[in-house]
Order: sequence, then C-alpha cells, then structure tokens
Amino acid sequence: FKLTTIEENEAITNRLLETGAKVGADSWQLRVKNQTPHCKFGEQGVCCRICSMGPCRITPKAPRGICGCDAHGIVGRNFLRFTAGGCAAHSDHGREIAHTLYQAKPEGPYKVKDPEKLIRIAKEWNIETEGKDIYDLAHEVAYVALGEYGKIEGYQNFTSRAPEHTRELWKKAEITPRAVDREIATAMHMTHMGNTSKPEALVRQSFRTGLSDGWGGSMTGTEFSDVLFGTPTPIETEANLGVMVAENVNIVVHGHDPSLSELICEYADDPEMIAYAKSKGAKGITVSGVCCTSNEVAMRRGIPMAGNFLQQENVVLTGACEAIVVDVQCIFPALGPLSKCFHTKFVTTSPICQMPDSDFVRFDAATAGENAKAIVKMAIDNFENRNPDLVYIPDTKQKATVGYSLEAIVKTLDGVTNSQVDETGTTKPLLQCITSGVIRGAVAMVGCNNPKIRPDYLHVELMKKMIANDIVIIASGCSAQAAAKAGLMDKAAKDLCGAGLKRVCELADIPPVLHMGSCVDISRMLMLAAELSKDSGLNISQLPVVGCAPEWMSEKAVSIGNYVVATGLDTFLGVDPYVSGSDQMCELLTNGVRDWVEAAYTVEKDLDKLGDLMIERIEEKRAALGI
Ligand code: NFS
Ligand code: SF4
Repeated sequence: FKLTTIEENEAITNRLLETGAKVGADSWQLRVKNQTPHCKFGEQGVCCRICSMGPCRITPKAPRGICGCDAHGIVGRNFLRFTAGGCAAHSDHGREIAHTLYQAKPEGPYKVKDPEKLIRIAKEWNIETEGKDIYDLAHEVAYVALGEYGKIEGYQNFTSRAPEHTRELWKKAEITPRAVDREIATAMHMTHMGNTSKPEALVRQSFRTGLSDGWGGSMTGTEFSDVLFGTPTPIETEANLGVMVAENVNIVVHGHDPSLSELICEYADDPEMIAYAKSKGAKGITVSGVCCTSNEVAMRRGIPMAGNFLQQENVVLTGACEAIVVDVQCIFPALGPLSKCFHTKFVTTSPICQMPDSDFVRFDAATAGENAKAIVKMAIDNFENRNPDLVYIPDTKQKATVGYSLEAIVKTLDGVTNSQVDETGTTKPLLQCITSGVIRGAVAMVGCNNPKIRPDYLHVELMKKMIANDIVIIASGCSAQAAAKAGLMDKAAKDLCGAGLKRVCELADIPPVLHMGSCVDISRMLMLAAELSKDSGLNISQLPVVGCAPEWMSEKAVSIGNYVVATGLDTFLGVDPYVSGSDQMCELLTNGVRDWVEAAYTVEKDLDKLGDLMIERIEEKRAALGI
C-alpha cells in the first residue's frame, strides 16, 4: 500500500497542462499569475463599496471612509456579507431538495427511499404520521421544511436537535436562528450603508446567519437528500483522474445538488443507453464526479470521484470527457472556453448557474427523467467527436471506502463494542474509545482547495499527522476527496495510524479518514457532535473534537466556519477570511466569541504549527476532563 503523493498529482497536472498549451487553453495556474499580487485592501477586508460615495479604502492616512466608517466596521460588514452569501447558497440548495421531495411520486423519477428518516423528522416536527400514505407525508413534511425558510415566528425546527446547553448559549447570545431567508435579509439590511458598524453586532449576526445554514438550510439539504436518495452506508469506490475510462463515454457530474446527478447515474446505467453507446463505438459509459455532487453520488452509489475543486479543469484536459454536466456552485466559468478547446460538451442545468459557452438544459423535477436522458444521449453522440491525439488519462487512482453518515458511523462502531459498553445504536462505543484514550479525539476536516495553498497539501499532510497521533478524521467536501485521492480512505491506510487508532480501524473495519459527504453534510458532523454531547453528558465544547478548513475559499466555507464555532467547536483555518485589517474583528473571532459560544477561530498558515495547535487543543480538552 502506497499513498499517492502531492508530487505525483502535480506531475499529472503538468502533463495535462501540456495538452492545454497545445490547444491554446487557459488554466487557473496561468490566471493566478495574472492576478498576483492580490489587492492588499481586499485581502485585509478594508475596502468598502456598499455605497456609491466610495469605494473607500482604509489606510493610516485615511482611517475612515467618507461616511466615517472605520476599518472595524468595514471588515465586520464584509465578513457578514460573506457569511450571508454562503448561507444563501447552502440553504437554497436545501430548499431545492425540499422542493424535489415535495414533488416526489411513487411513479415519478423521485421517490422516497428512506421512509424511516422521513417519519423520524415528521415526529420531531409534531406532524401526525399515523395511517398516512408515505407520499402524502413526504409532501406535508416538505411543505413545512419549505416554510422554515420564511417562517413568521419562532426558530429553525432543527435546532431542537442541539443539546440543551448549546441552545441556552444561543439564547443568551441572541443568536438562535430564525427563518433562513430572514437571517440573510437581516445580514444584508444590517450591512446596508448607514446601518451597523459595530463589530460585535456584526459577528453576532454572522453567527446567527451561519447557524440558520448549519441547523437550517444545510441540514434540510442533507436530511431530505437522504429521504429521497437513501441514507449513505459504507460503500467501495475509487478516486482520482484514473477513474475515467478511455474506451468509454465519460460523463463528469459537477456541482452540488444530487437531484440532477442521481438521474444522470441512473440513465447512464440503463441497458438501452449502454447499447446506444456501444453502437457509437464506445465500450460503455463511465460517470465520475467533481466537487460535492461527486461526494453525493459516491456516498450513495459508489460513483468514482475524478477529483476535487482545483481539478475541475483537469477532467476536460484529459481530452476524454464527452460531457461535464453541472448544477450549482463551485463551477469555474473557465469550463466554457476550455470545453471549446476540446470536443467536450459543457452542460449547465440550473437557472441559478448560467454560463456563456455552455449548452443549457433546464433541469426541472417534473421533466427530470427526460432531461437526464437527453443529457446522457448528448454525451454519447459526442463520443465520435473526440480527438484521439489529445487523449491522456493518467492511470493514477486509489481505492476508497466512503458513505459514513452519522447512522453508518454509529452502526459500524457497534462492531467494536466490548463488555463495558452494551448500548448499541448510540455514540457510546465511540465515546468509550475516546475516554480510554485509544482514540485521542477527532478532527472534522472540511472545505475547498485554494491556489494560495499547494492543492491538497494541507489536507493530506494534516490528516497524516492527525491519524499518526491517534486522532480520527471525519471529512467532507473537497477535503474528503483530497483524502480519497491520496489513499487515506483505503482501509489499508490504517498502517499510517498510531497503535490505538489502528486497532479501532481493524476492529471496526474502517479507514482512518471517514467520508461524511458533501459540504451541506457538515450538518451530519453537527448531529454527531450533538449526539456525543448527549450520550456523554458533556457540553459540545468539552469534547476533544475540533474543526479544520485548511484550504478553504468560498463564502459557503465562512458560513460553515461560523456555525461550527457557534456550535461550540474550535475551528482552525489555513486561509485568512479577509479580516486582518481590523484588530477588533480578529480579537473577537479568535477570542471574544468564546464568551458566547465556548469556542473560537484560529488562523494559522504554517502546516506544522496548524497541526500542533489542533493536537494541543485536543489534549487540553482531554486534560480538563481528566481523561
Ligand atoms: Ni464546499 Fe463543495 Fe469543494 Fe469548497 Fe466547493 S465543492 S460545498 S465549497 S470547493 S469544499
Ligand atoms: Fe465609503 Fe461608507 Fe460608502 Fe462604504 S458605506 S463606500 S465606507 S462612504
């Protein structure tokens, strides 16, 4: 067993960029050069352009904008707007899923695959389930879920899942999330010209907006995706560009919303479609994925992962991609012009994500089946347009076991139950591993790639360091894909663990890095933290668990950071969220907020320091508990 190194992945990328150069393609590597150095004002968060008296930029000589706003107000407002953008994206994705469930029919393309989960949610929300047809119930629950976005009074229903202590903290800090749309609107209103410029109030609203994402919109996305497409269970798959198959029609799904990709996978598996592909000279059809859509279909179907965020151009550069089919978020507009350098069809499907140089096939729950079929057919028809001289698929790939939903983790760890623990179906076996010290703690590794950091380097190196120190990793998003590409989700990676974690991996038959899903599935991590807290009687902030987004880039990641911190988990970032221009904002985020939510941010760009700090924090928490 051997990990795939960063250097090997870079060599592959360089080889693909040579193809790119041949056909005159642009790439992010080239564009980064054009954009460097970045604007210092933007980097520090001290540029304001929310009114047309500006833009105003803060310098020692010009310490206030024209309206008189200082650096703290400007940085704070920018931070809140960043959060609002992220919350809107995650939550609107959740809303789409709820809307898809609302249209589910026994004979339609969207069915209820996990009725148990649906019933569980209905009961939590005091919706009568007795004697109801499961589709009637689905529509009723989906309707209530859609109402959560604009509810007139009260708080997000899902917050009732948080431990009582957490809810008390939220109440005291006045950050319990209300309607999702309202939190986003409040954020936009507070940051309008001439409103809030007090950092403390802006951070509070950042947390409340983040919480409406984590315990609202994102959780809706996760839970209702499970209801529709099934709750993930452990499944084998593969990762890295080598999953593409030269002889086959290659369809790459990219984005976030599984409603589209699930159906593409289904039609690509249809014997009629496979026969059609054969009639066009291909051996078959391979669907692989990029970004979180990939995580969704990998977790539920074992569809292989071609790569993560900064590899999206690479899939086209193989010259063997017949269609890259996207839904929403994290899609490079670069894919349009890039696909024009090859035979690749760039297919956009959502009114939310429309791009030049793409074929737009409007995807709609009512016509989803026909849409998916048309897209698969378009890819097959495109096979003959391939230029064989440009085809290069590296053979690099790794095996990965994925699909660790909260339910799956609980079930899998029941397997390591020893005589002292007899409560199956809870997180108690995991807690026992932690208290006994066999596992020292857990790190939730999440988030993107960012050209500011060598792609995957921090993800992979930090994970290696953690597991060697008996700290188990739960991973999601592009971080999870970095792990899978490296080989850290292969069960054989247990050999890289400390003795304690290695034993747990052997007993439970799990890899040391557990794939919990896409970024909206960080809500699974919230539920895991909540369960651990309830089963142990400890507060979430007392658990030896921290969060880490070492290579993050998107607004969504800031929204996530805010809800993870606000839930009581210390969060470590490797990229600064444009706040360095205000010492007051920095002090609040890295320290002050601890008084409200018992956790805070740490920003550290140095790999070794970042890893050491996380281990230190975990050991501090253990020491405080006397374990
Ligand atoms: Ni998360 Fe997923 Fe990846 Fe970052 Fe984008 S795909 S939602 S935002 S880049 S991890
Ligand atoms: Fe400048 Fe104030 Fe307008 Fe911002 S709100 S652009 S700081 S005048």
